[in-house]
Amino acid sequence: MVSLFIDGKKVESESFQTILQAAQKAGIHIPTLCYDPRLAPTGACRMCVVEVEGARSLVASCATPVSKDMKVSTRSESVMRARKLNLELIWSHHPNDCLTCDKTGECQLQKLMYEYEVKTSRFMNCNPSPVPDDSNPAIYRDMSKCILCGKCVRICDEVQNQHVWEFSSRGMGTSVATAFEKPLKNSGCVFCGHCVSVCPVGALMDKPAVKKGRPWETRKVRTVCCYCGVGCSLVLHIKQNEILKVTADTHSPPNYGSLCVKGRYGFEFHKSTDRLKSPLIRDHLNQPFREASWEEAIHLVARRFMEIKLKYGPDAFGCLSSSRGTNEENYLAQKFTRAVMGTNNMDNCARVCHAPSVTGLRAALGSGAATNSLADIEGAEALIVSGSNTTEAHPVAALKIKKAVRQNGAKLIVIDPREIELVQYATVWLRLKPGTNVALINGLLHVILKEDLENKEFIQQRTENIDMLKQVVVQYTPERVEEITGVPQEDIIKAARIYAGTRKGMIVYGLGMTEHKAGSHGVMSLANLSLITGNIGRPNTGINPLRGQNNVQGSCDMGALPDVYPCYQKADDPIVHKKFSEAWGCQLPVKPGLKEPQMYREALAGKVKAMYIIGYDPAATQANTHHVVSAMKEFEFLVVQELFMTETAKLAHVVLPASCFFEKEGTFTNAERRVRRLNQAIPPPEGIRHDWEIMCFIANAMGYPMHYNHPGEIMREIASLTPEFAGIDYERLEGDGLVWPVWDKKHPGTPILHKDTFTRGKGRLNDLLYTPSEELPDNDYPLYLTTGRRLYHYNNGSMSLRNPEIRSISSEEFIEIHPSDAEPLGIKTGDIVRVTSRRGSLEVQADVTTKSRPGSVFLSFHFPETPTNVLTGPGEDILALTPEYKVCAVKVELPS
Ligand SMILES: Nc1nc2c(c(=O)[nH]1)N[C@H]1C(S)=C(S)[C@@H](COP(=O)(O)OP(=O)(O)OC[C@H]3O[C@@H](n4cnc5c(=O)[nH]c(N)nc54)[C@H](O)[C@@H]3O)O[C@H]1N2
Ligand SMILES: Nc1nc2c(c(=O)[nH]1)N[C@H]1C(S)=C(S)[C@@H](COP(=O)(O)OP(=O)(O)OC[C@H]3O[C@@H](n4cnc5c(=O)[nH]c(N)nc54)[C@H](O)[C@@H]3O)O[C@H]1N2
Ligand code: FES
Ligand SMILES: [Mo]
Repeated sequence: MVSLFIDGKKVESESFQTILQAAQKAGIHIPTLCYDPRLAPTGACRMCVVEVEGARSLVASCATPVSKDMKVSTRSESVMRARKLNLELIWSHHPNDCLTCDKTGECQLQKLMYEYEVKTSRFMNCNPSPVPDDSNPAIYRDMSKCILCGKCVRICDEVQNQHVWEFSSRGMGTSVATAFEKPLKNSGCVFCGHCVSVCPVGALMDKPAVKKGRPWETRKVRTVCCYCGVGCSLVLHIKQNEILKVTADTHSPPNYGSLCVKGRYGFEFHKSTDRLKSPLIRDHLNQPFREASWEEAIHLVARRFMEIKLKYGPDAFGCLSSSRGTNEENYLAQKFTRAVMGTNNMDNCARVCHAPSVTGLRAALGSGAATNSLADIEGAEALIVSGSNTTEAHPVAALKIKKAVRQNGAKLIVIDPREIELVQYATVWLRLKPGTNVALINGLLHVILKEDLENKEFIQQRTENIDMLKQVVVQYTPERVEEITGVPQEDIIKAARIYAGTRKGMIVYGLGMTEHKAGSHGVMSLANLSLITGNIGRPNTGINPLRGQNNVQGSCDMGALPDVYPCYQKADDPIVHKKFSEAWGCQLPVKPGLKEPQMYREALAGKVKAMYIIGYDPAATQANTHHVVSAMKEFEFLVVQELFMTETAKLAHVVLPASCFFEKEGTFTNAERRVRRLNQAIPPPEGIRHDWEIMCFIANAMGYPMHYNHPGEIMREIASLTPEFAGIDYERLEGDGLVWPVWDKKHPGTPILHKDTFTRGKGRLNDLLYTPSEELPDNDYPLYLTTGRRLYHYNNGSMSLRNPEIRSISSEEFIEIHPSDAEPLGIKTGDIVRVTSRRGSLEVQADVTTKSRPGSVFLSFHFPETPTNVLTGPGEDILALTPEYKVCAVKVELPS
């Protein structure tokens, strides 16, 4: 620490800080235009100049380090004169159209002109007045207003790492442009909007908001993003119940001001004209729907559910609740299923996603959740990213990985068959054959043990079963693993040494681990890696599934699973059973419930007769569509609660229209277990009800009282029955929320799990053999098909495809195929090809690219026109029954 004097006040500061930072800490305001705490200072705008005693000239405080006993004046006469002159110079380049500029009221330049009473410029107006560019759907550019502060260039380089903007030309003609003035869409831009968010003037703006309203006309509502499991905090700007734009607070975790294209520009779906508007009912699938009142629809649902329960027994019913809905809604869904319908046939879309994480991590550690916070990524020294296309699926988490590598020097090991963007940042890329994770990780374990790199003390004190593990992994020599996985031996050895060679080794993983026959085993193998190196239970370590949907963590935590009550309290534990029976005032089922795929099998066997599906579209997103749809057609009664008429809703007898996340209150839990409050921003459209209200209506109509005035009351009930949530209530969740477990009202939350002991006591090292995928390529179907995500669209596309901005950037699907596979088939980029598996066939455009591993092709599943899941199946995780979306066999050909 050093002390210095700013405007006569003694200030303490870290020695590496700048004068500006020291002043800010002491509450002394210095104006800035080009400074941003996330970026390296450039000293370009010179608004922050200050006088330092003994210095020859004024200095830019944002770029000048403090020194001991320094004496600084921030508002001396010469400082004020210099700032005024500076403003006049900037103004000479700027159009004086403040009255009609959209940035009025938010413009930093305008604020400073006002503060410094600069009304005009003595200098010639030399603004070249380029024409505004509104050629792209998201970002409006008016370079006549640019003051060349360079923040857009720097944030794109330093935070987003996309390098889209650069300074072009020299002298008076200098401007910020894309390389060769390419349109943004072709410039590598990912439409994250970082550049817009830092522009201090009206040069870059969110296009949807332009000419729609001024800042003082808008309300600002904080909420949580509804797309991926990062759970970014959002600020919605609303004028007369219309959302104009979305920004993010730079102080709020986990995103600290960053957003991705969906968070920033994917908000218009809610006002889509084809939003469901009233309940729809029909007796038979071959009839058209007719609109019904809520009374009629609820009455019908209650009557039919009751009839089916009485006629066939409680287990003829199943419920799938929504990982897009709130914790409170998921809690009610499982309460309804257990207390009202009397069955444990309860599941959620984690079944097709990270159910193997819950199973695998519970078996290894005792708790099925991420062990560390997303913020920990930045400080890791070695990162394993396996089966996670992070830059596309969790873009804001990917920024932390990029920062760890580029700014903090971390070593990155990417395990993925595709050449995903993160490969550019990797020290080692293990390009394995799809479906061979367990063999590869056994290979890493083999090297670590053989080279004596394991953490013996940790193994001895905190784990069990090391001897069995050793017996298994001794067989997985690098030579043999190379044969199975296709990964060169030397890379396996290199990766093992990197990860075992640090005390700050962190594992981040995705569906490339879980959506396999050996999905749960893959997760357990990763846990083996962190356990034998002791890289767990501390900051910057651990094993972290990047959970998928905004609240898939929460729907599992709330007990929307067939074998557990909230926070994984075992449904077959007599004490748990008694607690919930007493609290809910009813007899509860004892028998474990069916998992989602079992529900379809039982439907085909004539045993499951009715389902209640909330915010989930298995007819589009479950594997092997034909199988799932034929099961659904067997239901005597199917109720779907949705925003839109999805493929699943089309198979329903009753469709109930629900509000979306902008329109309701509740909480979401993100991938780092952070429970956050949504805040209702706009009212639901007329005739639409909240999911939680609808469930209460049905329960009440069936004679089981469910009365809550507000989701906060549901949370109170959850907290009273769930030890990990005991300290959570809505008041405490204000702001940045809490990370569970929160054991009591004073407990601060638990960002790091398993510090001194594992939830299950000792960490279990699971000895696992590699098992090949269910369906491997052969002569008839010679290629691996692996499926996953693209940046611009989201799962079934029901929301992302209804945003005109996003749709105009990405409007159709294409299949990625390696040149060595495409050439012999005569396939070129842009050709329409036919893709066929043993279960179905579709046509799609080809993209011939080395991004695909030779022998493997890749498709997303976002576009209804390309129904990828007619191809997928039939494998599933041995333990969790999650479909093997990442491996099946197909052939690709030019249609004759
Ligand atoms: N833009 C966008 N973001 C999303 C979503 C979306 O639809 N769109 N969905 C959300 C949801 S629900 C989820 S679950 C997450 C999913 O996010 P991710 O887990 O990142 O999703 P995927 O793209 O399905 O698969 C990730 C990677 O696994 C790789 N992979 C395939 N086979 C193997 C294998 O055998 N081994 C290894 N190691 N890797 C393999 C694929 O090549 C792919 O790059 O994303 C969430 N975020
Ligand atoms: N081929 C292939 N298929 C896959 C995958 C893959 O990698 N490859 N990944 C799988 C994975 S990981 C997942 S998670 C699934 C996701 O598949 P789904 O869960 O089916 O898809 P989502 O788009 O997340 O959302 C489901 C529905 O929720 C609705 N919804 C959104 N908010 C609300 C709300 O507040 N209330 C109500 N009632 N409804 C709401 C949306 O309109 C949408 O139709 O797809 C799986 N399918
Ligand atoms: S803020 Fe320091 S020079 Fe711009
Ligand atoms: Mo997912």
